[in-house]
Amino acid sequence: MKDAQPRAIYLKDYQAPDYWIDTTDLTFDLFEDHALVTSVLGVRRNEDHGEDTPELTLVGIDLELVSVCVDDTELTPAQYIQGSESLTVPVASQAFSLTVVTRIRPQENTSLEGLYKSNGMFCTQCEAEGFRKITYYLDRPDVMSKFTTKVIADKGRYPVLLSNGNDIARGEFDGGRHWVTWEDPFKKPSYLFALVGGDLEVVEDTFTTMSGKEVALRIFTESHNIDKCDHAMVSLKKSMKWDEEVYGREYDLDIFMIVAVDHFNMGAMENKGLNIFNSSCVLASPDTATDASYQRVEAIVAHEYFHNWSGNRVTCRDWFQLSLKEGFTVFRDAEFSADMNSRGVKRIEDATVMKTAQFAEDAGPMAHPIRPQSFIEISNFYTLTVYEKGCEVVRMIQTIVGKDNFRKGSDLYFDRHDGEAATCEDFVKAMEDASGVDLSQFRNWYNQAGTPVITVTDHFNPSSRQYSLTIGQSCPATPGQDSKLPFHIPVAIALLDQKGQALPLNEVGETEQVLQVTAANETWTFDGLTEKPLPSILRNFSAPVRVNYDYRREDLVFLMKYDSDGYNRWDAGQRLATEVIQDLVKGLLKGEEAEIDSKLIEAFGVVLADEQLDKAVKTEMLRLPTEASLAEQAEEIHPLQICEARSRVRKAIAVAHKNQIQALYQTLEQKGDYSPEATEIAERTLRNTCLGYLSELEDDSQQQLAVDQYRSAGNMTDLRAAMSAVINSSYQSQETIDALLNDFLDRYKNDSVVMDSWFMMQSASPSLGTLEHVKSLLEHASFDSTSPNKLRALLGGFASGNMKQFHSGSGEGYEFLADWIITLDKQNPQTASRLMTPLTRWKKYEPVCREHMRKALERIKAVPDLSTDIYEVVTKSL
Ligand code: B3K
Ligand code: ZN
Repeated sequence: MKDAQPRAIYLKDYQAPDYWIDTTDLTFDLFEDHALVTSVLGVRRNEDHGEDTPELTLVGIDLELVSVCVDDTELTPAQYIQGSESLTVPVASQAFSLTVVTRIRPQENTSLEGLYKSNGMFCTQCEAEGFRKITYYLDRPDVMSKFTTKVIADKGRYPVLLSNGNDIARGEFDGGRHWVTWEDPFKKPSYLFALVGGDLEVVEDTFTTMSGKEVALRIFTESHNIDKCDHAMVSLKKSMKWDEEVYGREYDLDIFMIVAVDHFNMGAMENKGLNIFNSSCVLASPDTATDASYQRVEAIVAHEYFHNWSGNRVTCRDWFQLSLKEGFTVFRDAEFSADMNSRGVKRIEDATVMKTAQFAEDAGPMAHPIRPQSFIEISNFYTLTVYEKGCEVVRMIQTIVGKDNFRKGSDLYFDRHDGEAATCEDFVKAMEDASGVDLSQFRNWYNQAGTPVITVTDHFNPSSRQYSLTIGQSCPATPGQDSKLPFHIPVAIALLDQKGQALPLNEVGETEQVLQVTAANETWTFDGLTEKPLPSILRNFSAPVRVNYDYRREDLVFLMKYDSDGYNRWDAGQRLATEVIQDLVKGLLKGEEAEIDSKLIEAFGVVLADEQLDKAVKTEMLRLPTEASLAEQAEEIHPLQICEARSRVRKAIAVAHKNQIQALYQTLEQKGDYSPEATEIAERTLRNTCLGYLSELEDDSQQQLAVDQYRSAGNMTDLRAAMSAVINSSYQSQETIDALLNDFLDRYKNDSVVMDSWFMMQSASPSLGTLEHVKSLLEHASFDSTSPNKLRALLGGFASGNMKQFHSGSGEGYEFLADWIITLDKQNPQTASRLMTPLTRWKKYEPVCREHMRKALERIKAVPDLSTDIYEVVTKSL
């Protein structure tokens, strides 16, 4: 019997296991309706726990037990206990071998966890707790073992058989079956195990490491995608080089493999030597992938590769430590992307995710510290908090200890814990030991949830020529944490004079200073000023906090023009636009026609005209805050008014600056072949941003522009931008929209990844993506409800990307989503759980939406036998 009610587990209850598993020898016999798994475990008593030999309980889910042997003796059923999710065997010695044979049914595994099939190929996903769906095991990350894996299958259907490590032997059986044995010399936890069997093609290359070792690099895909692997291969080689140069980390096996699969619950997985990727995160060609996809592929290939050290060589002791590997690895991939592309834009993009989505998570019912203290279902904790805020916490450590010390700290961490399962505390301690900097108070970031707020006030005294800045900090209550201790927050600041020049802040003339904010309230004084400066606060988003400072709108316009910090320059524009749109929302709620503040329109004109401004940064500055960002910053969310107000401001900008935008669009005309180089990406993005504004104009020639761009586009970036401009325009005819959608479908109906974008463009379109339209797309021949990518594109695009349609009507959108969550929970709980996010924010909405959302959640909660995934989210939300 399963537990009647899922229970939480707590970090404070952590205990090392009673037994270790030194060796794991697996044999997989793969057939069309089942797989037979033979597992031979070299088990050893954990000597720290004494010399007695308590019984050994292994965990396993959905397994058919065939036989159990201890050493060479087969046990009778009376000698072991098989629970619904466990196997308990008696133990009589300090070390023994345990052989367990189980039968599993990968073909029927729709959860995409454990061993399953995607488009006829066998593949695995074991993190966090999927290995227990393969065989009985101590499926916890502190149990590290040397794995040997023999895979046997029909040679015709599955010519390629892969697992972790190096292939050491292969052979053939009569009857068309063949086998390959893989040996991984590095100890690893079961969550890093992987197996693939399929009819795959391969792209090969090599990389010579810094010590001169040649590593074979192989990317496997289905044959029709084999021409889309070059970018991933280039990205992999860049990542390997970068990790050597920046972190001194060298690759350790003779072979590194990536396999692309269509059915995958997330982006990719860092299994030792055998990364498995969602096709959408590895395949790219100019004709099928946008610039954003090219950059995503580069970043995810890097992220998974970097895990080889931050995650695999040094792994996590328990799942509460997830941010140890994820926060650090996100930091590593963010710095890599910044080095490969535009550093300034990368920072703006990352800060946007934090401020829009992570701050919302931190303010919602699922809020948790980057190291959670408890959970019911670990799959629910692969969150923006653990990943992105975890990255910001690592970045703050680097800011506080300095770059050189940070590198010493990371060397010490890898050196001290190589081959071990470590904790967040081990990481902080290594940083402290290497730098000599006290991080005691900084540790609060690991324990406390919620987004701190810093409130800044200032005062200038002309007679003493002193300027003082007072910074107070607070942090709102979060579930289970009513009051918080002060955080250690590095706040980078500069002071601008009336010409916009940053003033020197010390004797050596530095114009930026990082204030170490540690108290609840503290004042800093700057001497020798002749005028009151304008502070530029939290430069480069130096900490994941909200800033309260009473900027006048003129100040924001001034910062937009003069701040030398790219992030703050952009942020000033976002603040100004947010205030202006908030004014309109208030007006709409009162039924008044509020005026759009001309300061914003003029400021956008200045940005457009600024020829010195880097094109990538300019594009970011021309983007209005997203609806999600406006919702996050609202006291109470009025979704339809937010959409309406933002759309009015967009139109007003287009009308006011039509000529300038048109001219800019023309000068950025695309020439030559596509390349994903940063400068070219910047030009395309700016040009397509202009196209978006021009499509707001009720003017036939402007409307024609997008159609023309669609017809002449030489790459997917321009094609998709044109398509979005057409389907999001209020002035295009239905005939034109249908013609383009059909043309796109004709060209790409056989490309599953591109078809995801076809669904998403429609479901996220405020004009086209009505509930009825989304429902009709569910019936489309290319829709596949077993594919998480398709579900995310259609249901996620609608519920998270289409504020106007999802929240309109009287709750039908919520009911529709709830129906799908209930259905999917039986099939794939992880994907179902991710789709819940928009409903979890119900308390922040205006009363009518709020009530409808609550009802949808209550209906989900009432369903019997919910998965732990949905149970946890729904009970915490209500
Ligand atoms: N470590 C994996 C995530 C696994 C998620 C399991 N539900 C990918 C990554 O972060 O690199
Ligand atoms: Zn990761």
